[in-house]
Amino acid sequence: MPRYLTVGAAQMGPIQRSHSRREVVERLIAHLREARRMGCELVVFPELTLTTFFPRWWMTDEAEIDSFFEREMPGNETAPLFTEAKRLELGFCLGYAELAQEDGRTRRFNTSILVERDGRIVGKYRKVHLPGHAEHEPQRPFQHLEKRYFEPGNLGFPVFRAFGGIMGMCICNDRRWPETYRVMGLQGVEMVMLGYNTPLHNPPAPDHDEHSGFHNQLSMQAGAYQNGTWVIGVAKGGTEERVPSLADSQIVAPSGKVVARAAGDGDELIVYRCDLDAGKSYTATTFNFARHRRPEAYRLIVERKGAEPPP
Ligand code: CDT
Repeated sequence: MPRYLTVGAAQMGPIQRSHSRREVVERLIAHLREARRMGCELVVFPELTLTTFFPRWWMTDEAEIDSFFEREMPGNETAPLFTEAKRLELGFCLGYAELAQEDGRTRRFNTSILVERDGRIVGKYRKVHLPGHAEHEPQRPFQHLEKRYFEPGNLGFPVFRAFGGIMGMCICNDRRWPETYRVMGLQGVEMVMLGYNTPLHNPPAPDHDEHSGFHNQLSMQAGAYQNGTWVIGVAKGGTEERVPSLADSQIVAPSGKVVARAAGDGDELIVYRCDLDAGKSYTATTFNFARHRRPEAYRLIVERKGAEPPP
């Protein structure tokens, strides 16, 4: 008996700064209702789903920065999302900016949670690979200050037994790093859920701009195939606060093949019935890690951070 899980990738169009949490949650609930009609069991929302992508602005006022963060989950404004998902018996994966009190201090993370169909939060991930910069770089047309507003995630890349499978999460820039998928692959991951906000212009490397869609797809397809896992990639796309961002949400099978793909750059749900056993044919043969991996030859991966060419 195949283990099927019907998943909806709930792409979001832009969220402007003037949009309230309440308006955003209404859009998320509309996605949930459509997902239910389409037979989904799990809906994946993008990175930092609840607000505009605020790291594009240099801010110094702590209260202004904190206004983009959630102190509790669910909180007052997100409670209706949890209530409706539970009523519809739908699980979801949600990215948001997390303000935590931990180790006696305030900490800020770029976070995703996995919520089961009964409303329980069964998994949490905090973004490890924070792109961009920490200081104001006024020569850029827009900032990318994730290194200023977030700490690197401190939870590693955990996987969770949920939805009848082994589920993992990562966030946006993480998808470009093979280590992300492999650490989850080594825990038997069967589905990786990830959301992204990817500006179509990368100020430090404008020569990459024409390849944004290709690099997105390349990374997710490679991660899926090399680890025999489903990858659910979900964008917040379109032009947000005058910054055009990549849409192209997609569901990638463990073969590496894209099996569903968004057509536009607005709110759009794409759905696929995923067989969670589909990766077995890869993880039992070509990517049977226990049989073929040679960790003794990979020591540099964990011992060295930056590339050091020979003298
Ligand atoms: N949100 C996020 O991680 N975006 C990055 C932009 C990279 S350019 C600084 C991404 O990898 O898509």
